[in-house]
Amino acid sequence: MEPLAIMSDIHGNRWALEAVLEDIEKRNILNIVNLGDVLYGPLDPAGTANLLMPLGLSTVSGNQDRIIIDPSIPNDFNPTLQFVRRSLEKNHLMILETLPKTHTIDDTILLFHGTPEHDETYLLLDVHKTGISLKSDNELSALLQNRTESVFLCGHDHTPNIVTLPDGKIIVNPGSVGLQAYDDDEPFPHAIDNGSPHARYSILSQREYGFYIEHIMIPYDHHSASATAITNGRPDWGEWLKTGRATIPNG
Ligand SMILES: [Mn+2]
Repeated sequence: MEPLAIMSDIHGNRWALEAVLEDIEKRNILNIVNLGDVLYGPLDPAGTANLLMPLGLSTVSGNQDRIIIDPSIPNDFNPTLQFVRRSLEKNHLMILETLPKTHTIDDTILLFHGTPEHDETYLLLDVHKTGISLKSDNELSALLQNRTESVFLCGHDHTPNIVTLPDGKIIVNPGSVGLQAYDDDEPFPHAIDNGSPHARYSILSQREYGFYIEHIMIPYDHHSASATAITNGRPDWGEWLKTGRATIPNG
């Protein structure tokens, strides 16, 4: 197997994406996958789409790619959605419409955004009232029980992680290219708080005794991304992008 670069949750952060693609190119890695939540955010959705389109990467749809093209969700749902829709051209929207929920490579590797069935559920992390924990092997095996693949690539929670199940299945979350911290109210108020603003992605390659996986952190011009978020009406994103820190919202 050729080395595979795994990107997820770019969230319209063209600055971070440029840095990650440059790093992948320096390593001469030709195979890249993208696990969704590609364009949504108060940043540069069109610039992000324009960078990605010529690459033709295997990409799966994320929950926030889906809402951009869901006509049942009105613009006044939130100002960032309105900004993203206004920023995108017809050809960008057409690409979102063609994204599958899952994608399989060589019958071995399964790509999806949240879980194979739900793009709004974290696969690895369990959010409860009192905090966040890693799901148990039993819970994870149950979520993947109908799948015959052996490597599972997921995103959505923006948290770099690797879990190996007792049957040898491997789950990799590369973290997020474009947003290292955020808060959310569902299913309970929680914060994802990676503690550094730098871009993340992963590389998967095969070694004699199994898979070799690297989590990579790349400095980029996060101050420009942060300033753009503030200009586009999202001081919360501005702080997350500047610091890689978020706090639990007041429930
Ligand atoms: Mn997501």
